[in-house]
Amino acid sequence: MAQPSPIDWSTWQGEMLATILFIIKDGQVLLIEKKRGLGAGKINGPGGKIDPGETALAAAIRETEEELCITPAAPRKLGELRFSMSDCPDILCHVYRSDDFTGTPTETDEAVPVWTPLDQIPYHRMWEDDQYWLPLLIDERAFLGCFVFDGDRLLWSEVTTGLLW
Ligand code: 6U4
Repeated sequence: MAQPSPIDWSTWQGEMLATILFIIKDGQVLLIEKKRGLGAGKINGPGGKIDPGETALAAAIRETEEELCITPAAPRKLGELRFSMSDCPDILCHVYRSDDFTGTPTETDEAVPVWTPLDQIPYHRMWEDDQYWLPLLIDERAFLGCFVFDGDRLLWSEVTTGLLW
C-alpha cells in the first residue's frame, strides 16, 4: 500500500505468539475450517498460540496434531506475519510449510480438514491478508508480512520477500 504505515514496526512487539502450518502435497494444500477461537468460521492452516517455553516449530507440530490428528513431516519456516489488531492483542505469527505427514486428517472440536487444489484456494473465506502471502508460501518464497487490522478489516499491508529465516 502507498500510504505510510500507521504503526512504527521498528518498535512493534507481538503480544501473542502464534503459528500457522500448511501441508502441500500432490498439488493440494491441507486447509482447515476453524470451528472456534480467533477467526472461527474462516478457512486457514492449522495453528494457534505458542505455549510459554515452547519453540515455534514445536507449537506448529502440536497444533496440527491437536486440530487434525496428524503429524506434519519436517516443517520449515517460510514466513513471519505481524498483525496489529484493534480488538485483541497484537500477534506475531510464524508460518511453516511441510510436504508430508503421518496419520489421517480427522475432524476435531477445533477444525474440519479441507484438502484444496492449489488453484482453488478460497481467499474470500480466509483472513484478508492471506491472499498477499499464501501464494509466496506455495512458491517456496520466504516472506515478512506486516498488517494493520480494524476488527476483521485490513487497513494497511506490506509484504517483503527475499529473506532467509
Ligand atoms: P489455542 O492455542 O488452541 O487456543 P487457537 O484457538 O487455535 O489457539 P487462536 O484462536 O488463538 O488460535 O488464534 C490464533 C490463530 O489465528 C493462529 O493460528 C494465527 C491465526 N490468525 C490470526 N490472525 C490471522 C490473520 N490475520 N491471518 C491468518 N491467520 C491469522 O492467516
